[in-house]
Amino acid sequence: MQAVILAAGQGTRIRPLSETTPKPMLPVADRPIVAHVADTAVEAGADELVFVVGYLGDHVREYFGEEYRGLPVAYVEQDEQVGTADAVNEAREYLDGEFAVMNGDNIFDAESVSKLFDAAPSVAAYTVDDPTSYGVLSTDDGGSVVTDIVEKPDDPPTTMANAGAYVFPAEAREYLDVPASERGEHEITDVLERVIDEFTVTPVEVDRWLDVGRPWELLEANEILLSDLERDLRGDVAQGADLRGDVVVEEGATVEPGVVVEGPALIREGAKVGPNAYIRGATLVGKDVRVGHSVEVKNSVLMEDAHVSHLSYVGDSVLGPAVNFGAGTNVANLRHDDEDVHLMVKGEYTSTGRRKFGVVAGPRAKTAINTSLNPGTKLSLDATTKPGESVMEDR
Ligand code: TTP
Repeated sequence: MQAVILAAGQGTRIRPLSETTPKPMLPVADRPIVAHVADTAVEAGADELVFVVGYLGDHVREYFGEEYRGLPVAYVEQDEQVGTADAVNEAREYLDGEFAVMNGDNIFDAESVSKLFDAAPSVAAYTVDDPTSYGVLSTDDGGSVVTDIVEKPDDPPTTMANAGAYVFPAEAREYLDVPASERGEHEITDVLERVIDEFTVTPVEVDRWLDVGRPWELLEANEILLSDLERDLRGDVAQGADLRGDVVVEEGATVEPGVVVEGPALIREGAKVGPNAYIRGATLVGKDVRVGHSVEVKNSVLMEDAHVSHLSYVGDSVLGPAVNFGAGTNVANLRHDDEDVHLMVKGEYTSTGRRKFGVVAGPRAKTAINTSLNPGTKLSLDATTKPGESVMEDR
């Protein structure tokens, strides 16, 4: 079966992290989000991967090349991101039988994707407490056949949210050219509607599903996948370092004396931590990251080449590639009024649903010494701060 993986989107809600990296290529544990998707497809028995790329598509092409885990890889370009059905339609000429479609920014468990592939035609479903903000599947009485899909219903027919992975019959190749929806996009759910009308479609409940749309969802995806880590110390760990629990130090990483790491934590190749640093919570220390003397990092994602200089604190935060936090930079991750931390997402002040959330620093943002950062602050691409500054708003 061919697996069409959608990775062309602009990732506007996750800006500034998507300014230099397309959202599907942002890291979750030791690989990009879309590599987790591809891995589940490979493990479920796909025989070809077809990536739909667009925004910063070269990142995807470079990562996967022409062959991935023994499977041939093809790319199609979607010039304008006008919807998921349009994205699959771009791949139409490659399709020659039953085919899977998967969002390239969702995390699934491999076993559930295998079940999805085996149950074709099928749609992945994830049980949620409040389905009103999702596409929701209607099923027959026994729950074994999908009868409809309804967007953001006030009165949801089930608690099964559409989890963004499908297996379509070969005939669906002819259904891809759907008109734009009310919100102006050509949507894959309209293709699904037609498949539901003409075929017996099985809902397959997935055990793990995370849709990474906004910065805190990237943090959450990392928390969950890092918790799968098993202790593995291959790098250069000094005798005086204390690594507790499931800590992975990749080959080529250095952990200096006096460092305490409480797992789960992943310290990637080329990273250097310490001396006397403290890493706790689920933390990803990306490739070539530098965590300096007496720095504390808690429950955060530090992307490739980020630097956090001595005497700084970073909590519940996401630092993009090549961010540089000057000495004494302090992130606040809790509000005095104990309300959930909010973040501006496309101009809307949005709750992260988290009591503790720090900041989002865009690629190459730089703080000067003794900068204080308020919870929920975003620093844009290349933003800077002045020495001693308290940053209360996005910049
Ligand atoms: P979305 O998350 O809806 O869109 P996006 O990734 O552009 O993010 P944002 O809404 O923040 O701007 O897309 C779901 C998946 O489909 C995702 O993997 C990107 C992909 N996609 C395309 O490949 N082409 C498209 O035209 C659209 C809209 C999405």
